[in-house]
Amino acid sequence: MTRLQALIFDVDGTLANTERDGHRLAFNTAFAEAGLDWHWSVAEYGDLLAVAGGKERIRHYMQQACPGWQAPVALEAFIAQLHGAKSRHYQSLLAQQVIPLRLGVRRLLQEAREQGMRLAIATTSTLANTMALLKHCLDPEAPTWFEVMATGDQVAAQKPAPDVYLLALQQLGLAPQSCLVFEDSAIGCQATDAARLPVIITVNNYTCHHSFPEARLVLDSLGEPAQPLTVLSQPSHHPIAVEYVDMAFLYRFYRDYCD
Ligand code: XBP
Ligand code: MG
Repeated sequence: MTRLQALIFDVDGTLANTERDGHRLAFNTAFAEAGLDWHWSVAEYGDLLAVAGGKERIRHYMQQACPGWQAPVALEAFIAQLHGAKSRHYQSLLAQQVIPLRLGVRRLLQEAREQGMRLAIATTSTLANTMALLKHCLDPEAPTWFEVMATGDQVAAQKPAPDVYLLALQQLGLAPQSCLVFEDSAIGCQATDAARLPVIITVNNYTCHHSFPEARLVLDSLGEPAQPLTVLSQPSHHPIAVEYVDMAFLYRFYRDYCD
């Protein structure tokens, strides 16, 4: 029997709903500042989230949605500069603490830490943007809570490729079946599956219509004692009763459904 040894967290959409009022606003501000007439609406941004990673998303948009636009000759440098400006605006939004953590995240992380559970991050976002989110939304010391921080700027291929999860596993020195991942999106879920990691999904407004055939459990949030979660999809053979995700639940769930 394998023992649960680490929890791995996706960041955007899982720890906090950063996309609509964080990353999207920062992209739009950077576009305006660069004199571009691009503006990503809430709905259009939802479609663009199918492309993981800020630089990759900008490149995809240029190629797909701007047919008449004359791309600069030094395209990669242009994208890097635009993304650098976007990251500056994103980090300044985070510093204003306008983006709260999702329900139950702080409680579960605190309990996991108290119990000595190993913690890791696996995100498409950059290390700098991830550090800013952890510091401003969770705790100034939060970057030290995570023994491993695998980020998009450290790997060749973004989710749904498994690279960032494989990097997290390599740095943890663990086999996938000793870990449990928290994700929010279909591409994130596919990445965990490709890395053979068991995953629990907590959906949000951008991902509630995604399908998660590879997930062990799909929830609307981690819940809190006074704000119970809703189970959206679960193992078919045995209905799960849970009001909020805590460590006792995770050990039980892991033993019954992941090991
Ligand atoms: C979500 C993403 C990120 C952000 C942009 O990542 O796709 O690309 O939208 O971040 P995840 P950067 O759910 O894997 O955390 O601009 O920092 O790349
Ligand atoms: Mg995510």
